[in-house]
Amino acid sequence: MIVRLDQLPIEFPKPMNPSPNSAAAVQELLGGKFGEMSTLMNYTFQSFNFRGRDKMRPFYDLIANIAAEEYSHIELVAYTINLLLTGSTKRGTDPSATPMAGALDARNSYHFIASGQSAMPVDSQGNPWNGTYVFSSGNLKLDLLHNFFLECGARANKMRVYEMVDDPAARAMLGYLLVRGGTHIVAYARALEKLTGADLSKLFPIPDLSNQRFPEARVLEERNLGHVMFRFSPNDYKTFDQVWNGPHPETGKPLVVEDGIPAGFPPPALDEEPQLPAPMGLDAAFMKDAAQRLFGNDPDVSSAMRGMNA
Ligand code: MN3
Repeated sequence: MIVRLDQLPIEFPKPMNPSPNSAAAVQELLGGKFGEMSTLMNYTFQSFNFRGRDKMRPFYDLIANIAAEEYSHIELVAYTINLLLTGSTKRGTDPSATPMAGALDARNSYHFIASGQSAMPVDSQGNPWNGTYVFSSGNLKLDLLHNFFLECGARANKMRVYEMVDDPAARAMLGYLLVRGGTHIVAYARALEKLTGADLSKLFPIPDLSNQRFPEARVLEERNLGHVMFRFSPNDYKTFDQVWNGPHPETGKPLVVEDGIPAGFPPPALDEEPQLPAPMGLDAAFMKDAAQRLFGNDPDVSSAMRGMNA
């Protein structure tokens, strides 16, 4: 079971420049092969499918707990996309003014045709996220190795999107996810070390660029966010501290567990979709047409109503 809170783990700054093409690039971090939908679904399925968990409880608890955190990451990326799309077309409901003409130049037409200028489960090219991105082999060592690789790939994608998109809303999300994704890389490395004795700390960081190079990530690293594993459950997943412990491979500072979830903030309010709002309210032209059809040319609607009741 999962408990849902109407909160996000960051407070979004207002976007500076609505940009459909920035939104399209950010989609890679939602529905791409290395996006947050993939991390969420990989760890979710691996936790469902975990056999022999009584013997390997700390590893099961770690994967299941990280799966829960990933839900908050798909939320963050989706809200970033929505914010980047808000205001990207002209307001108004007169279709003859071609209010959506600007969308013709957008990379992802689905944002404008198939959705209300909002996030979709697709990658940066509009390809739908798909279940083949989930790897759940039944072999713990292989799954952990995959998860380590997946998080490193996700980190690379985030860095590239950061280098493409300079909007503060996107960079706030990217800073946070670079830090939290970093903890997940460390977690899977620690799990592999505990399981096999291999020293993965020599691989860090992948890619080589440190989180310190990204200002929005640096401030969070300075607050120690990269050393904490939150427990996303009031009573369960209590043994992952048998894996999540020891020094951080980059900073040498201790890895710590925090009981409970990160501080939450209300999600940003989104204006109704400008070209096809629902409910739209009373449209004068539609009402006149409807009255004509119901009551003919009789201008006295009340007498027409009496006629209908007779
Ligand atoms: Mn994530």
